[in-house]
Amino acid sequence: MANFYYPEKDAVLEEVLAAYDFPATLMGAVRYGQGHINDTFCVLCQPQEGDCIRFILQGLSLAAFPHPEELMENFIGITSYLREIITQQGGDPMREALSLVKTRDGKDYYTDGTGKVWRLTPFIENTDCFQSATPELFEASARSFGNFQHMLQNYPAETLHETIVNFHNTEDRYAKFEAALAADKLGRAAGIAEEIQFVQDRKADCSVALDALRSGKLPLRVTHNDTKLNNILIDRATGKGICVIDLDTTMPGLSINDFGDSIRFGANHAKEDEKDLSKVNFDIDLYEVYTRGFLEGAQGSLTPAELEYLPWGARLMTLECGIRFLTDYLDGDHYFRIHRPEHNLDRCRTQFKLVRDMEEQFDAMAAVVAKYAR
Ligand code: ADP
Ligand code: GN1
Ligand code: MG
Repeated sequence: MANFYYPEKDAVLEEVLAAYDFPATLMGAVRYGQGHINDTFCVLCQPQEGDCIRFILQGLSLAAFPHPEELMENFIGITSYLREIITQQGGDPMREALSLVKTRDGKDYYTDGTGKVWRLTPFIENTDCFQSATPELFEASARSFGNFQHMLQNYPAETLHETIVNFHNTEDRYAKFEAALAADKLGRAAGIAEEIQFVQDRKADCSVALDALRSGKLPLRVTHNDTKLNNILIDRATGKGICVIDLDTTMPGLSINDFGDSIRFGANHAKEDEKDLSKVNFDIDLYEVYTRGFLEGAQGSLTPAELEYLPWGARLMTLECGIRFLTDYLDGDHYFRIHRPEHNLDRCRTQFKLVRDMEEQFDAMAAVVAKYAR
């Protein structure tokens, strides 16, 4: 196999690719995307005539997803359901939903010698994936995520596995933070007193959404749970969100968290790991365009209580993500892929800055929801 870019684990990639029957000459694979968890590659095949045919190959992180076969069961169930709905609505199921390429022996995915699961999906061409957005793109992603929720509202949630247990259980995230702090494996706690205090001051907040769930105020739905802007493919021709990707954490959850995670990532103009915090500011105008798009996409499927709690979704997803980055920093950076020594600490700080901003503008956030509630 020629032209491979796979510095660390060449042999594994070769083994995985050999499990598939490609439609044209296999040219190579390159690392692709900006994900923090899985190993994603773009695989290139060159036919004798015409353009390259591309695929996305992903190795699932066993550290994050301890039961990848259950995750793949969810993936197959959800994507086939979405393809049916999209077909009924006159859409293009191969462009608007993910699908799998089978292995040579007819399996939906390949398990390598180490137990790691790999899946191959056709590359959805003529789309873009953004790390930061214009208001128009952000609104387009909001419509897609709102519509995702709407399309899955009757999906049999009980058939879904919990791919990461307690994924958005903010109380549990808090408890894990306290445990990492108590262990302080690398002696890092001494240097981050301010961040520790920030989390501890917000312990009660960690229960707000869960209390509402327990009391029956908020319903459990099928949710995506990782609604970053870069988990939507935007159609290059129309500028519309065409496909929701990264379905690994799609499972029963709260709609306010899907809303909230998008706001966390997209309603500001800085990168998630920006070191200069003066550049990190919650942008209420972007929050407004997202709210409008999300509620349009959801087409009235949210209850009054869900609408009321949307601003909490934003605040809590941002706080929780910051807590997760800080916990991983205390723990020795085992979960999120890092590219510099204090990367997780930098990421945590941007999240906490955004939480502060949202706390200050919380009434305005509620007023925006009221304006677009339907
Ligand atoms: P991660 O869990 O690592 O974030 P994703 O599933 O989001 O993995 O994929 C990483 C990136 O790969 C995406 O942000 C997107 O740019 C690209 N991507 C994933 N699947 C496809 C696809 N089927 N077609 C085109 N691009 C894709
Ligand atoms: C991870 O895999 P990726 O990069 O889309 C994480 C999310 C975090 C996000 C922070 C399975 O998402 O929960 O919000 O990083 N995914 C998992 O950027 O833990
Ligand atoms: Mg992703």
